[in-house]
Amino acid sequence: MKENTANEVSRILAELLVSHGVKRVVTSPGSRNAPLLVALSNMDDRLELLPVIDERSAAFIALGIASVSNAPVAIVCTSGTALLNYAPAVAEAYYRQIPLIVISADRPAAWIDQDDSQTLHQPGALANFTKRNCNIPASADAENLWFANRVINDALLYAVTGRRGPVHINVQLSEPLDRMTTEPLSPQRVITDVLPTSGLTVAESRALGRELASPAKVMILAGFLSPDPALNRSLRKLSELPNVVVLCETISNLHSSSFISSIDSVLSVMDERQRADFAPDVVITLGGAVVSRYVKQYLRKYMPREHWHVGMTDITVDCFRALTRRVLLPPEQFFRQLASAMQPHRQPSDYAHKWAILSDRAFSLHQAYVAKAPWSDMKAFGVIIPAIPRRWNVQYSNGTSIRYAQLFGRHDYHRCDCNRGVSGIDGSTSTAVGASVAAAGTVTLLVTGDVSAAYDIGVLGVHCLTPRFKMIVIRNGGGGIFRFIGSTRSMSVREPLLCVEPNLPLRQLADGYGMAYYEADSEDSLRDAFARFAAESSRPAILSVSTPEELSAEVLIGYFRRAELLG
Ligand SMILES: Cc1ncc(C[n+]2csc(CCOP(=O)(O)OP(=O)(O)O)c2C)c(N)n1
Ligand SMILES: [Mg+2]
Repeated sequence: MKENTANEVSRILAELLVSHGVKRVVTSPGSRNAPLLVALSNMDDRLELLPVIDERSAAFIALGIASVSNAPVAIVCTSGTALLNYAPAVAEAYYRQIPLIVISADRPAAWIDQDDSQTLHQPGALANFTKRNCNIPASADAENLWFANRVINDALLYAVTGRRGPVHINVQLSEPLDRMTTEPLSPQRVITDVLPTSGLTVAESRALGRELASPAKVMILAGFLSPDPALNRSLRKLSELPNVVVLCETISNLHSSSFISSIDSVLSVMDERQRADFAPDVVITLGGAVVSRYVKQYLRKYMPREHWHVGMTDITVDCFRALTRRVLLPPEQFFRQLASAMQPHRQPSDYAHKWAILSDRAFSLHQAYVAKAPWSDMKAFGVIIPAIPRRWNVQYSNGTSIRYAQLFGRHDYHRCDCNRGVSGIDGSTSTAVGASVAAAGTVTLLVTGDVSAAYDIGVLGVHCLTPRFKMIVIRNGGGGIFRFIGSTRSMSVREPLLCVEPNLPLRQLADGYGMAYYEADSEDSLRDAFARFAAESSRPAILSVSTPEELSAEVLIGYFRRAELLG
């Protein structure tokens, strides 16, 4: 019999993780969590362990893996500030509905605040953005082991049911930490859920369908979602109705030529008369927060009569101050039922057609504007986005990267993601590294800004970085977003305190981390460098793209006035 830790709670936890479908654990080193690490490593090939030193990075890597693999991922750290470093990724996971299983080792309760090193109040430390919190005392008596089994089962079930999300299991461990045993663990009880799957009755879906029938002007608006071919089919069917328009974003992962996929680009060429005319009577939202500020402002001004939100949520999100209905069903199920219940042509409507014409005009103006633009961020995106191979996964960082992606509308890549749960710039690279671990069959490309890249640069030192990871860094002299958004554009602190160009020696870093390095500072050099960067297959790669700071902001600001500028 192989030796394992004598700490039974650690072993119960390792067994139950596997029983509940966890396949990967991102671990960080420490002594207090050593019994947990021993128990996890004893699960052999049933658990893949990925050691990452920096807990902030470790948690974002786990987030990236969980989102792309659509499975719960555990993270395990030692006591003290280690746990607090998980906070940014756990908050992101909470708003993205991603099941992260947070496991922290702790000292026994008696030793907290007793000047014993590396302790703080850990139970519930992440309670504002976890679905469940449990604290398991350091005791091996039978009642405590029953308690441990129950609360671990409970947390693992909670993470993946209803509104999915992170849970926190705090494990108190007393010394000695290195006691080993060959005694087998008693078989662990696994609690499972029986979940009802029924959706709407035929009568209910018909009644909802009638409310949406022409002449009602219906807008379906998708925020961030994981790719879902069945949902895509149902929405495509609905988009064939003459009174229904489907608006989606880069990270909605929805594809159809009948969807409006670059919302900001289209809304920015509408005149005032069109704004009123195109305003929907009913808006149906699905997925997470929308990136587009323009659509939020538009719907807040031209408030729809009805707003329905579809999804498994226990939070009432009233983003346009118009919410009238919550549909507590998975979007795929609701839209499938709705698509089959809706009567196609009760009354004529030209609503969808008008959107299609406007969208064509927006696209022509977009093409003309980008073609004429001087070398700038806009031009760089104009080269990069069409060149990305369709089979790649793409991750965008916050700042302007995700906003440029939204303008270009082409998002038929395998999948596209961005940390839009809480829109932090603190873990974009780590998340993309995690995403590349989970997407074993394809390249994961991160398109990021210089500030976001500098923030999370340490992750390039992790062991799990593979040649399938590539990153493009747009070097536009710091936080270009602050030169663009109206509220900060003309502030005196803009350059010294907001934009803050980072010291980011990318060439040397790439060299030090064993990555291939390419650079570009013009349209032609970018085309050439991108081709070489894309072809590199033996090492992870960085492509550094230098753009002018002020001019890039001017070009972006001008884009939203292109109807006026180009006529
Ligand atoms: C953790 C965190 N800190 C601060 C911010 C505020 N913030 C948003 S974008 C940004 C600058 C991004 O700059 P960069 O990555 O270079 O992108 P660019 O705007 O140039 O495209 C900052 C500091 C944030 N979103 N998250
Ligand atoms: Mg920047």
